[in-house]
Amino acid sequence: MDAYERITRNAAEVVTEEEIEALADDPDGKRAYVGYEPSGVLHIGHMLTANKLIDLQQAGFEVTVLLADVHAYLNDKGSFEEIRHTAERMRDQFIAYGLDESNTQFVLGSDFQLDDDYTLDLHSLELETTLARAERAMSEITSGDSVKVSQAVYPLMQALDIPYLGVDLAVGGMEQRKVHMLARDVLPSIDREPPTSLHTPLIADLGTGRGKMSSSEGVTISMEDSRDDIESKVNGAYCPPTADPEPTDDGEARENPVLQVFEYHVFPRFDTVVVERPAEYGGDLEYDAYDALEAELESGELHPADAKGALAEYLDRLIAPGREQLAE
Ligand code: IYR
Repeated sequence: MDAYERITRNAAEVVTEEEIEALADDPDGKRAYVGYEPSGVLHIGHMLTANKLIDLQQAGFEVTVLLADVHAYLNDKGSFEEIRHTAERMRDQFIAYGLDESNTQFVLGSDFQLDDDYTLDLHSLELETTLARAERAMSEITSGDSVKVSQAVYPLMQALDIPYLGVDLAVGGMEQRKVHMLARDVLPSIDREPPTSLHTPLIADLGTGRGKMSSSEGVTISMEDSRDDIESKVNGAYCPPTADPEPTDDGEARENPVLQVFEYHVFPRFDTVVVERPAEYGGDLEYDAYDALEAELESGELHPADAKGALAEYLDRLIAPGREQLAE
């Protein structure tokens, strides 16, 4: 797989392809980052962007993980003290999850976002941005109906983080795309380059295949889950024998979250996936690419129950190191 393919595999969107091509061809000194609001425990959403960071490290990027403590504070996630404490634990969990420690720089937002220069640049961006635009940028990030002033400042700070961290590529889930588009529009007003970004897909709720998997509602997988928790969540998952399920009766789109987790979590981290089956049911199945597994689920060769059994096994392998870390 060449650098461009590794950078872009499993991405829902890149902005822009030409800019990513130029980065792929750049032999050294390129840096990518993801920012995370420190939250209770690492979950499958964090792990999806972390997989992309691992791809980027393999494609020659150095990686920065921003533990966005000030952003979490602005987004009403608790006292500053609590958020700081959580940020420290998250760092250890990311390393346990598989980020290459020698190549990953962890930065706290408060290490640079309270500096004079940053604050003045932030105020310049505030002058350039309407409240309506800031509010739109946040529509997929906050859930409350009324946007506080803090939440309008939030996307402008996220935009400013990109030049202040000196990164060439901003990575995030699709819910971050409007913030990155805002950054492309406003950063030139303070003589900064419009940033290049890459967005990972959103995975549907494990239980229903609707909407997106989140830590606040529905079924999700976290680093705190025991092997039994994982098995029971995966066994209860929505998994019709197709990658393209019918919408619900009320017209809501649905995905197959079991296949999505294989595609975006398991295959990027394991070269081969073995689905164990007793000899009387045909014996073990082995896949070295996601498409082959999807095709056999659709043809009926792979039964959803066997797919779920294998998924629980591989998710457990991904989560076990972080779970052990948490237990210390
Ligand atoms: N908005 C992110 C957190 C975040 C991301 C980046 I990239 C930043 O520079 C700052 C904050 C979230 O929703 O978790």
